[in-house]
Amino acid sequence: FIKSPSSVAVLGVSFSGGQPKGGVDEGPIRMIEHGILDQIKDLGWKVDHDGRLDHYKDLEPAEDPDIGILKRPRYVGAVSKAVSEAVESHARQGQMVLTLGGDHSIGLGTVSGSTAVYGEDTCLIWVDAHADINTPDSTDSGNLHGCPISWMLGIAGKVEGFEWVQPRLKPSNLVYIGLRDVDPAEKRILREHNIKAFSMFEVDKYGIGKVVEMALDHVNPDRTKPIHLSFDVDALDPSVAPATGTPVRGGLTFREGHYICEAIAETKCLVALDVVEVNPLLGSDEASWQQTVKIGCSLVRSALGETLL
Ligand code: NNH
Ligand code: MN
Ligand code: MN
Ligand code: MN
Repeated sequence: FIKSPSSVAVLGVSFSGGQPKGGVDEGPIRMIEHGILDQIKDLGWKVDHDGRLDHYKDLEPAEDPDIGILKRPRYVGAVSKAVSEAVESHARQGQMVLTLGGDHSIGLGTVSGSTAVYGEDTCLIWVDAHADINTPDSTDSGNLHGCPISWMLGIAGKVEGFEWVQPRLKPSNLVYIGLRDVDPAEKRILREHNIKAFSMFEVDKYGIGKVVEMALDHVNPDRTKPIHLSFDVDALDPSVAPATGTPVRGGLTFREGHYICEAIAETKCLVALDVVEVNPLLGSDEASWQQTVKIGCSLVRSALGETLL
């Protein structure tokens, strides 16, 4: 893979079907209005963005009845398939791929696109309050943004809409940072597959510097493999990023969140970045959603090489 690509493709995925709250589909447009495209250009990147954010509306099936408790399975599956194809085609051209979400169900698409190109070397760093590894059988909510990783690992079983998925992620190439709201069934899955996770307990115990170093040592000891970073803004403390669908107290500070992005940028191994679950219709007032949009943009800049000095 190209260690320092000069061009970044930006996908705006205006999608909220993986969870019940409206508004998360407005995340990408608000980040773009805040100037993220120019900000990335100012960092020296060539930005490839086609100006469209609604590519995926036409994929909504006329009827999409629940399968068991799974909500909108065919729509979620179809959108992730389209996202996967888009990410794959940009990555094949040697571009960095930035995906602005949208709810985190689209992570199935973005990561599938990366693993299609980079194969089983692909490392996935999932920064989140949640593990998003429920299977269709284990989910209590039926919200598919809580399930994408089970498909990537091939433990989800067969569900209509997801026939296209090729499970190419090795459990040893996955690492979490920021977890603090993990379902009992998810804890069993993490243990069963020996998946490395740094919860907020480890962040408090070791500090974020050590945690990121240990996370990288686990998935990418020689810093030679491509990294996909999927950043759910609910990993941040709700005082830092209030406008998100499932805030959980006790999260990452402003600096801890940015440090993760900066340290990954420093490896020069980043090939794809997702910033998801920014919901401008949530948060107590105008200032709180604007703060969340702004932090979504600054996380992107940090991951794409903005430094403090
Ligand atoms: N684990 C819960 C579920 O499966 C919550 C997932 N919610 C998230 N994930 N926001 O990032 O529904
Ligand atoms: Mn394009
Ligand atoms: Mn998530
Ligand atoms: Mn989350």
